[in-house]
This record gives sequence, C-alpha cells and structure tokens, in this order.
Amino acid sequence: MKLLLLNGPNLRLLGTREPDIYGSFTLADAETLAKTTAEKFGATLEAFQSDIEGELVSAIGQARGVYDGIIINPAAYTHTSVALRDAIAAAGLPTVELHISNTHKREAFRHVSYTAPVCVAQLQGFGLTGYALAVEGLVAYLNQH
Ligand code: CA2
Repeated sequence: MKLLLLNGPNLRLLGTREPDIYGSFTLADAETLAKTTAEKFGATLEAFQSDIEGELVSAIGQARGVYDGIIINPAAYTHTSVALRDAIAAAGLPTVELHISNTHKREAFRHVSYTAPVCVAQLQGFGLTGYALAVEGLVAYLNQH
C-alpha cells in the first residue's frame, strides 16, 4: 500500500511562527511521523509540500496508478480552491483532508472547505498527532474497501 502526503502553502513555516495555533513541531517532524506510522501499518508514504496551487493539482493528477490513497492538508487552499477539489474528485483515490488546528474554532472564512466533500474523511484539531491518525484511518479505510 502506497500513500501520498501533500501539504499546502506556508506549512513549511511550521515550528517557526504561531506556535499557539500550530504547535512547535516542524514540517519534517510531521512528514517523519506520517512515514513511520505508515511503515507500522505495512504501508509506505511519500511526502510533498508546495506553496503553489498548480503543483498540488499536478501531484494529485499524477497520483492515480501510483498511490492507493492521499492525505492532504490543503492549508489556505482548503477555503478557496475549486481546482484542488476537482483534482481530488478526478483522481478517484481515497483522500483524507487533514488540518492541524480546529478550523471551526477560528475565523468564519475557515469554516468552509471546498475539498472536504470529495474526501472520504476530514480530521482536524489534533496538531502533530493528526498526521499519525490520518495515516491510521486511511490505511483502515483502504483495507476495508
Ligand atoms: O490547521 C491547519 O492545518 C490549516 O490547514 C493551516 C492553514 C490554514 O490556512 C487553514 O485554515 C488551517 C495555514 C497554514 C500556514 O502554516 C503556518 C505555520 C506556521 C506559521 C505560519 C503559518
């Protein structure tokens, strides 16, 4: 089982700013946790981060036939991107939307997700642990479907 982890814009700043919202872990910490969790469940995981919407769209488009499922933290594009939503729907791969913070406790514009309706699940508010939980959940989903 091969999984793809995608992280969207500004998530490379994790660990450098806004620790009250996002914690003090780095993007590398999150990617390493996701990879070790995947291995624990007999899967492999590759990770990619981009600030560029089109690069994320392309990564999703190229995932079909290579990966069995996707975990994506689309970051701010969650709340704006029809292109990412269409890419996820077109890829037809089970996808989990992940957020570090609980977006429902934050500004109203973060309460809407363009991407969640085309994902099998959405997980948010667990900080770094969410990266492990999302992998565990996606592996379980793929084993059942
Ligand atoms: O909680 C999440 O994971 C978010 O996807 C993070 C996005 C935000 O736009 C979403 O509403 C919720 C922002 C990512 C920016 O990451 C930073 C990390 C450290 C310092 C500054 C920004």
